Amino acid sequence: MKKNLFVITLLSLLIAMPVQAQNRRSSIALKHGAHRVGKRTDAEMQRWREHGLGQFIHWGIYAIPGGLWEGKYYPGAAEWIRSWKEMPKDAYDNLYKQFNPKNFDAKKWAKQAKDMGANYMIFTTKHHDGFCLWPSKYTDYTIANSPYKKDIVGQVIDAYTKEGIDVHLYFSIIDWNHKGYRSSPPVTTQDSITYNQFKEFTRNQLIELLTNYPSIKGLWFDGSWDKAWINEAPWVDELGNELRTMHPGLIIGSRFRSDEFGKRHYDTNGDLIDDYDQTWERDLPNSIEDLNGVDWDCVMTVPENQWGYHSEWRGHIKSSYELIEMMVKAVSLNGNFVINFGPDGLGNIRPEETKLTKEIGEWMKINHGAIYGTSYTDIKKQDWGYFTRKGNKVYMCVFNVPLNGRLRIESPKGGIKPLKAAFLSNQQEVEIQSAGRNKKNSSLYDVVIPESYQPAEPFVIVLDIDEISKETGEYQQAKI
Ligand code: JFZ
Repeated sequence: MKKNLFVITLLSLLIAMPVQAQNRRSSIALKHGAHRVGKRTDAEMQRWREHGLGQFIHWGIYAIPGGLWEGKYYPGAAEWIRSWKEMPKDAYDNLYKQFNPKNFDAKKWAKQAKDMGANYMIFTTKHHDGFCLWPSKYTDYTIANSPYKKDIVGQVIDAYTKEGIDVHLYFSIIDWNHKGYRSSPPVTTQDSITYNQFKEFTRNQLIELLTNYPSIKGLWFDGSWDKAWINEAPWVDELGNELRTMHPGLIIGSRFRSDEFGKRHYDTNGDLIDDYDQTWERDLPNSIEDLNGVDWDCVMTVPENQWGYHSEWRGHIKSSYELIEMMVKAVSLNGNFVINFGPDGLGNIRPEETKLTKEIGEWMKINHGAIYGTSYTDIKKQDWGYFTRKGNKVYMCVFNVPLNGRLRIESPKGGIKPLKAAFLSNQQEVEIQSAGRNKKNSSLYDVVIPESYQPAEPFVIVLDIDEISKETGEYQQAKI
């Protein structure tokens, strides 16, 4: 018996060891892994964390063909059309000579984003094609040499900042226009020379962006999956440090650099690289366990996979209620939700997107309290929807009312006690009934939705709660 116990103890120790070793972070000393374990604690990052809803804008010369070339339909994401065999590269690379978006009005975009309820936005300064929407002095392939001429990045930043929306800049590491750019590591000496020129060019452009636009809050990197870039991990790390020193508080996601072993997003020790997890792209986690306790954003397209303007959206187009539910789900799991827009070649936001901004905005006007500054709360998720929380207010965001009209709350010992329930929309109180205890000894409560209430849209019930002390199961005064 004793021997068995010994073997079992030894076995469990052995099984637990790698996990513990990881928790102690003693596994491998990395030079270019995460520079911090756990979340950032500064005010800039706290502000980002509280945004809840953001807007992504993909705009560039790919908006001119809009996914069609000589009548042929490009089935991929519109901003990738240059890589399509049907479109001659030369034709693409001359599109900028026609770029003259006479309807572009940054103030109109910003106002619309504000009305939707966005607290931050991410704007494509340069996508994989290499065309710069600001007048970069390091290449001729910029807006300054288009018929439009004026700085687009600057106008976007000014207009959004005036609306109180924080701006983050999207920047692609891939640059199909630069002769030194390559996806695989240099082989010959000449390759290395030109690739070094590309690295210097990238660094110059990033410094230029931070110098020209000091009000921006972060850089949203893309295209860093190239083997050539991954091989430069020490240099990229140094560049990141340089950018952060230049711009205190700068927010950079996990899609910028890798560690010295080529690990991306999470380093060899399993720690998040940089400030937030950028892997949730057109995809949402299902539970808090999927998230490693880090900050994260989810960037979402309206059709299945279109970022830049595609004149012919095909397949399923998300409705405002679907997007609202995704946003609520993201926020209920401590994430930010960012909805993508692809304006057309003239600078118009497409009517389908405008309609979404109105519908989401109307919902946000009433229910933003459940989104801004709220976070995950340790109350078991129910099929009717999602919980978010801020202080002693718990928000029940309801997407499916059960046929019995009762919204269940399961509160274990040390959980919460709902004191008052009301519609967030009109403060009208609804009844909370105690529903006994379940086998796990959790207290059950039902918020009872009046039969007369036939919601046509998702709605929010706000609970005033009391907290129960974990140790004793006694109620405590709610903390403010
Ligand atoms: C990239 C770009 O190629 C695309 O054009 C768009 O800008 C998007 C926001 O980012 O596409 C990706 C990048 C990463 C994943 C998927 C598409 N990913 O990690 O699943």
